[in-house]
Amino acid sequence: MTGSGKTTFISKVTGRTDLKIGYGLTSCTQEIQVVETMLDGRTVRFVDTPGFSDTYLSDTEVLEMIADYLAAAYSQEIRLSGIIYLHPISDNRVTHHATRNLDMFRKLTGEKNLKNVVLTTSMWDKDTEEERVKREQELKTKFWSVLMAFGAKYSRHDGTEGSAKQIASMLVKNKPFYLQLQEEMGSGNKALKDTAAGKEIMVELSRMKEQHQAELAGMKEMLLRTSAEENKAAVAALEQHYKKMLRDMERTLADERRMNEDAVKSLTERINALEKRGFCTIM
Ligand SMILES: Nc1nc2c(ncn2[C@@H]2O[C@H](COP(=O)(O)OP(=O)(O)O)[C@@H](O)[C@H]2O)c(=O)[nH]1
Ligand SMILES: [Mg+2]
Repeated sequence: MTGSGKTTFISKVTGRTDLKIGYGLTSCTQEIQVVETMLDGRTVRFVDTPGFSDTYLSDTEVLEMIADYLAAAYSQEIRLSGIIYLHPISDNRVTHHATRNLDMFRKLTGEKNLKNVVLTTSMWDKDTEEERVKREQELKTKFWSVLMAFGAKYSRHDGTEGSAKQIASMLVKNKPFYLQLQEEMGSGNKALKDTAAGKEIMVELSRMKEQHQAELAGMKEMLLRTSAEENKAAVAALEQHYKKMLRDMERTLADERRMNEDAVKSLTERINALEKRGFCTIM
């Protein structure tokens, strides 16, 4: 998730101080960033991605961006050694959004690859110890129980360089693998929208469309009623609200178009899209 401390983690583990780190609820990683370092005598590359539930990017845009990178990596036979999934322990509730993100994550990764995942909690310096330990227990026994049953490991990250390195070291000796999404798109020739992760997005988009439609219809009716009562201030406020709803609807429709257009995107177009967004490798 955005704001969980991904870029900060990579900055700690690589010693790079020039990475863009977000502040507050907004995020800074708008593109995919690969940062190379030496760890345990090996060259290790960290791939930093924008997270789901981003302030500026929709989940569709984030998934598409990740898919562009993964398809390009697949074409060059670049495999992953592991995934570090960060979750801020200071989050006092696991929202509907966070649960959906976990589903997306599982479908993107594939069950058989979950043994190469370290579920990591960050931000232990916030809140009281008692609260955090309670939440940690809840994550392990409830929200992460399926992932852990498939072999995902768990670790606390205390925010230090040593802790970040120790977590990364848990993965460096793994047998490199392709994510489920890469296998589906690469050898399976599936369009993004037909992959397990893509389908999850498509279902969500159609649910959102229905919700927008219902809300717009309700608002229109209210607007007509208020116009008849000649309450100018109320009409202006409602119109404002109606316009915002229309914009939300347009965004959902644009995301749907994006997924449909992605189905006919070539590898060259994916690589161009990555470069246009500022994909960078930092050595
Ligand atoms: N208190 C605290 N803040 C952190 C920690 N790690 C990251 N942050 C802050 O959380 C915000 C989001 O971090 P960032 O690395 O950009 O998250 P990303 O969106 O997952 O890449 C930034 O303001 C960081 O300075 C931590 O361990 N403790
Ligand atoms: Mg970031």
